[in-house]
Amino acid sequence: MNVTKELNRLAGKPLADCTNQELYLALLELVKQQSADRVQPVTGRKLYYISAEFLIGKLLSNNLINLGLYEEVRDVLAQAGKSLAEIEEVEPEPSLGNGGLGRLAACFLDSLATLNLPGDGIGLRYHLGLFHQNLKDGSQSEQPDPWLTAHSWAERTDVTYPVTLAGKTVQARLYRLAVTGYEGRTNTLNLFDLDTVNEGIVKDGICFDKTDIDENLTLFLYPDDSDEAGRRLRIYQQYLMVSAGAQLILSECAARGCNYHDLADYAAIQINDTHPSMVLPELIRLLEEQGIEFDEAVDIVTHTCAYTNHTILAEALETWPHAYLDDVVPQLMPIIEQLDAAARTRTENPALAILDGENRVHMAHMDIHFTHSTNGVAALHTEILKNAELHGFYELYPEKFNNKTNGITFRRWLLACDPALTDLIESLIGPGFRKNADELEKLLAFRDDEAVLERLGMVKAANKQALADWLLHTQGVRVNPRAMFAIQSKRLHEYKRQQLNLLYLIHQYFEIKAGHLPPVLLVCIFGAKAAPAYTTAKDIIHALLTLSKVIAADPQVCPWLQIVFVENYNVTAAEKMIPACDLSEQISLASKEASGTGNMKFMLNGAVTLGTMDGANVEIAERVGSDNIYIFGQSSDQVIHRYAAGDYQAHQWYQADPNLRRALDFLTSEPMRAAGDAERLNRLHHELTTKDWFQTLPDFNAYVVRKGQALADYAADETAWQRKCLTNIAKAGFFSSDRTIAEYDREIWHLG
Ligand code: 26Q
Repeated sequence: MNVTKELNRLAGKPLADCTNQELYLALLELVKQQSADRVQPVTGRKLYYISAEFLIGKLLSNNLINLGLYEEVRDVLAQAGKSLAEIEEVEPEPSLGNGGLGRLAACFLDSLATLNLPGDGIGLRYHLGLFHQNLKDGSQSEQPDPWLTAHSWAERTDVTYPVTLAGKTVQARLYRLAVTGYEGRTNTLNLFDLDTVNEGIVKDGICFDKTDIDENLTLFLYPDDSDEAGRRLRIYQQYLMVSAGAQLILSECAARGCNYHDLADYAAIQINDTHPSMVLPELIRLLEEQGIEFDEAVDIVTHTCAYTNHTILAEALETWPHAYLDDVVPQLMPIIEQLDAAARTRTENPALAILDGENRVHMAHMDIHFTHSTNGVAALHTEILKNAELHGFYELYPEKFNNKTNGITFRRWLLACDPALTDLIESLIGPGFRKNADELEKLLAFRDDEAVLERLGMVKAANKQALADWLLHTQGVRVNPRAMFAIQSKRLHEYKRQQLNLLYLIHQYFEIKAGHLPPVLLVCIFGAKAAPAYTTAKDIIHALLTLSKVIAADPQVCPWLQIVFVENYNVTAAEKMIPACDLSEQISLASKEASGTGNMKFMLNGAVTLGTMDGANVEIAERVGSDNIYIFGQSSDQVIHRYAAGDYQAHQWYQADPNLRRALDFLTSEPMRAAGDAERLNRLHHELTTKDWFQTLPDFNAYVVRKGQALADYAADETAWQRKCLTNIAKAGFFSSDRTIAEYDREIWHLG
C-alpha cells in the first residue's frame, strides 16, 4: 500500500488542505481497512474475555504502531505540514473502565492479537463512560464523558440478541471494534448496547432517572453501588452483557461446527472478576434450552470457564440479594439454587455456599465451584487467596488455584508513550526487545557506562519538560522540570493511601519552615478519581488541593515543595505522566493491592519505586534488588495479624508520635481552614485519628525516612540514580502482558 496515495484518496483533497479533524477521520478509515486485512480464521479453541470494563485509551497511534504504519504516516503528514501528535488530540478517549482491572483487559487484548492467539473481548458500549472529573473550588465534581462520535472505532452491526430483563425482552445490539496486534493478527472487542438508550435523560452532572431501563441501561459505567437503584442497574447491565455474550459465543461456536456438548473444545471463557459471573447460570440455561441435561451443562460450563480474582477487599466482593436477582433475572434463580445445592454436596462448610443465611448470592463462590480455574493476579495476592481469604476453597479444590502475575503492553506503555526512550534503547541493544521484552536485560551491560547513563538522564529531562508544558497548557500549572517528580496516580482509595503521602507533605512543610531544607525541590503529582459517593476519598482530594494552595502561597516553602493534582486522570494523562516520573509511589497497605499495574508502567519508563511489600511490588523488588527500589512499611503478614487481633488503635499512634500528631493536627489548623472547608478537614482528621482502617499511621515514620532517602540519593549522585533507572528498565521484561498471556494460554486456555 502507498500510504500517501491512500491517505489522499481517503481525505479527498491534498493533505495540506485538510483540518486535523478531516485527517483524523481519514486515518481512522485507513486503520480500519488495514486491520481488516489481518483478520484470521479461527481453528480450535478461541478465548472470550468477558469484562465489564475495557479501558482501551485512544486508539489511533497504538493501531498505527501495531500495523507498522506509524513512522510512515507521521512523515507523510509532516511533509504536508501536519502533526500526528496534534491530530491525536482530536480523538476522544473512551473511558470504559474504572482503573486497573479495565486497563488490564485492554493490555490483554493487545497481547492476544500480538501473540497471534484467537481471543476476543465481550463488554458493554457505555455512552458516557465513567465520569469526567472536574477539580474546582477544592473538590471533585463529576460530568458525563461522551466519546461516541459519528465516526467511531466501534462499528454498528446488524446482529442483535434478545435479552429478557425483569420479564421484558430487549434487543442487545452488537458493535465491533478491531483490536490490532503488534505485527500480529486482528481480533475483536464485542461491545453490546441498546438502540433505545437516550443520553438526553442525563441532567445535573451525572444524575438521571434510574428506573427507565430502556433509556439508561448503558449510559454509564458504575463506579460504585451506593444506592439501591444503582445496584439494581448494575445487575441489569451485567445480565445484558453476559446474556448477549453467551449467545454470541454459542452462535460463533455453532457456526464452526460445535454441537454444544463439545463447547469446551471451541471456547474458553475468562471471567474478569465477578462482574460477568452470571454468564455461568446463563450458559447453563441456554444449553438446557438446547436439550442438554443440567448435570452435563454444569460440566460443560465448568470446563469452558475460568475466573480471575482481582481483589480481597471485602466490600468489593459482589454478593447480590436474592430479591434483586428475583426481580431482574428470575430465569436464572432456579439455576443458581440448583448450583447452590450441587455445591453443598461437595462441602458441608456453609461459608463456602453460594447462597448464605441472609439470602445473598456470593458470585465469587459460584465462580470457584463452577469454573476449572481460579487465579490471583500477583504471587503475593494468590498466596493470600490460598492461605487466608479463600482458604476453605483452596482446601476443597487445590488444583484449581493458580497465579498469573499481571503485565502491561509494552507497545502502549513504552513504544507509544516514550519514543525517545524507545530509540535510546534500540540504539543500545537493537530492536529485538520490541517483540521479546526479556531482551531488555541486555541493557545491564551499560550499567557502568556513564555516557549511556547521561543520555538516559537527558531523555528523562526532556520528558519532564514535556509534562511541564502539558500541565501549563491544560491546567495552567507551572512546575520546574529540574525538580524531582514523584507521582502517585491511581484510583483514590484509602487502601492505596494517598493520605499517607498527604501526611508526608505536611511533615515536609513543617521541616522546611523549621529550616531543615531538602536537598532538591520535590514536585508531588497526583492523578486520581474518587467514586462520587465515597466521602473519605473526596475528603482526601480536598485536603490535598487545600494543602497545595497553602504551600503555593508560602514563600518559605514553595521553592522546595509543590503539589500538583492532575484533573481527570485517564489513559491519555497517564501516557504523559509516566515517562516523566522519577519516583513511583506504590504505597498501599501491604496485603490490600492485589497487584497494581501502574507500578510496572513507571518501572518500564525508568522510574524508581517507593513502595510497600504489596502486590506486584514484591516481584519488582525481587528482580531489581534492594539497591534499586525503596521499600518501607509493615509486611502483609503483620497487617493480616493486626486485623485478626483487632487491636489496632489509631489514637494510640496519634498520641505517641509528636511528628505524626503535628501532621494530623495541621489538617484542621488555621491556615488549612482558611484555604479549605473546615467540615471536610475535620471529618478527615477524625477518620484518621480514630479509625484509620487502612493503617496509615503505623507506616508514617518509615515512609518519611524512605522518601527522604530517595530524595537524598537523587540529589547526591545523578549517575548513581540513572543506574537505578536503567536497572529498572532492564528488569521490566517480566512484566510484559505478552508473558502473562502466554502463561494464561499455556496453563488455562490452550488456544488454537
Ligand atoms: C463492585 C460492586 C459494585 C460496584 C462496583 C464494583 C467494582 C468495580 C470495579 C469492584 C471492583 C472494581 C475494580 C477493581 C480493580 O480495578 N482491581 C484492580 O485490578 C488490577 C488488575 O488486576 C490490579 O492490578 C489492582 O491491584 C486491583 O486493585
